[in-house]
Amino acid sequence: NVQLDTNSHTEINQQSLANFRSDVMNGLRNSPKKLSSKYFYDKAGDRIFQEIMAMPEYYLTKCELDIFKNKTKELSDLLIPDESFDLIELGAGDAMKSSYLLEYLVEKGTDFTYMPIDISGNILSVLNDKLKNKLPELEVICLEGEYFEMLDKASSLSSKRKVVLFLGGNIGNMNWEEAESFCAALQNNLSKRDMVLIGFDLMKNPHTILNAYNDITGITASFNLNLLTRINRDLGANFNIQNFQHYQTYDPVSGACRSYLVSLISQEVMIGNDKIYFAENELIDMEVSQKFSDKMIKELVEKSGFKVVGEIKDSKGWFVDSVLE
Ligand code: AVI
Repeated sequence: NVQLDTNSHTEINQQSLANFRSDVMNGLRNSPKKLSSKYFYDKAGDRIFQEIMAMPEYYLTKCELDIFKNKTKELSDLLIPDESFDLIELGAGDAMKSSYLLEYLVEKGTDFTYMPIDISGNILSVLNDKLKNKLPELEVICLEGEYFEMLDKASSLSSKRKVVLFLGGNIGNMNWEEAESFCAALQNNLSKRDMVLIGFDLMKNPHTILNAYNDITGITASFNLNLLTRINRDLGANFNIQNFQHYQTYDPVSGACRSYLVSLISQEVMIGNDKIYFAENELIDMEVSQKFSDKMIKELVEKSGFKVVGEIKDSKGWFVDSVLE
């Protein structure tokens, strides 16, 4: 029983293009200039991110995979209710990690519906096909769109208890205020009986962290630069990619790992009819990948009224999936 929720795509595309344009223009008129890493994920960006996850330096995926693959029973014991429920995954992508939990639950004969939410219809249909093949008895409802709109939609489709997954350390790509309002919105959209699992990348040896985002092969650099290519294509801009260079920092005190693009020359770039001036060595702030201490996690989630009721770390203790109630 598989459904693909397809909204009016042209309408969505028009609206999201307008949002993209205004976000880019506002960001580039800021000081310092800023672009949002949520726009990294066009088709090429999705592919480069797959390459990142396969890099030996990029430990995050391997750590969380270790949890889902080798600690599946522990996860299930902490997270899964006795009664029928909906398992909702925010930003499911290809469900590489969660499919271990899905398989485990299906094998146990657990009564649940899997509802992956993703902004990319492309990745959802790939996931849909994969699950149809691998776990034909699993009930799946794919929801394409923004997290909270689709969470609303999930509630309108079913009144069962919810278990919400937000994996991959994605919460680290929000600044502190955004992460707080994300938790608050989650709290508002759920009821007391619901459970949440959030993946946090933990503070660790600063070299390990910096290396994961500063690979010598330049894959992370191309991930950042690809956003300029996307702006060229989608917004009719004329960025010369050669004139920008990726620069990565990690501050072990705050736990903020940040990426920038540096303008190598003084230059003017047209975005449609709008001109943006870059001074030599001027930065574009591209992405934060926040690393957390246990104390920071507790502070963040408890502010919005959640309680940490359990946690599972990978065998190295580098990444944690926190269970919230
Ligand atoms: C998706 N997100 C959790 C990744 C991260 O680690 O912050 C995105 C990424 N950026 C550079 N490498 C990976």
